[in-house]
Amino acid sequence: MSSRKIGVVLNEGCGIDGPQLAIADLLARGFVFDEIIESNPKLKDDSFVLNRHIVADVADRLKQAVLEIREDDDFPVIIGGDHALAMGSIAAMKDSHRAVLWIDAHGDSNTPESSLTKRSHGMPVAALMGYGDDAFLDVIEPPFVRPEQFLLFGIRSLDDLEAKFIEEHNIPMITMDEILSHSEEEIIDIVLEKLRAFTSVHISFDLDSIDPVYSPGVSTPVAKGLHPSIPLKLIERLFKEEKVSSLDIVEYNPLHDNGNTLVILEETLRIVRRYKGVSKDE
Ligand SMILES: [Mn+2]
Repeated sequence: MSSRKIGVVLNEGCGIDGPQLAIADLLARGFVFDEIIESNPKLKDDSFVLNRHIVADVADRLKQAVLEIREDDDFPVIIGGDHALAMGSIAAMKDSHRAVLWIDAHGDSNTPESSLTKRSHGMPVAALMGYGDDAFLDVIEPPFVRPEQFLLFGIRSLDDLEAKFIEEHNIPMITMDEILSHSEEEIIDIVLEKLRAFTSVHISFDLDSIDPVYSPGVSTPVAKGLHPSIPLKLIERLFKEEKVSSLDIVEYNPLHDNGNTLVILEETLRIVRRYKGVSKDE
């Protein structure tokens, strides 16, 4: 098995300047990608959900690319780009025995109706459960991910209707308050225990889960977040237990970074290489 990296050039899911520059920034620093998927600005529209056709098209092409990697039994790493891309990567990796560990400051569980901003980077969890814009559901396709397959981790910013959606659907969630009431080792054990029933896990790692003091290079920072050692140790532990099927690393915004977010991204990729081997071109 080797790991294969897909870079996704996308900011149309958030409409904020920066995430679309992540892949060019990483290429300039010598990163190697096996494949790069770029959003198509010609699909711009004035839809209710911001840029729905651009986002759905990226998600669809990403889904096909990840399906190929899955068929080859290689390990897909998807680097973004805004978090809307996870609709495509998870559409390819979903499996009834697989959990989705969503490491994020935000719940990303808005529907088009509940969303205040109409930005789809806040909607992938709900869409993957089958509650979303038709253009996204056409890409994701049934069977959708069951609420209990998710574990939201690091959450500290929810819209009111989004919080209601999470509660009504009983989506498992570990908030930042809960994380701070435990030691690092305890909280990692709690996550491992919650994932025990699943044979594997897709990790969707949003860099804004980390406290902006340590990781300023994101588009929608929220104070009082994770110390970087928590997600890094958690991710490493899941790799060590051979649980990880696939990984997204999203929301890197080089326009806001001072080098610290980049280091966290690099460290995450170092973990992938340690357990899954390097890409062909590395
Ligand atoms: Mn997110």
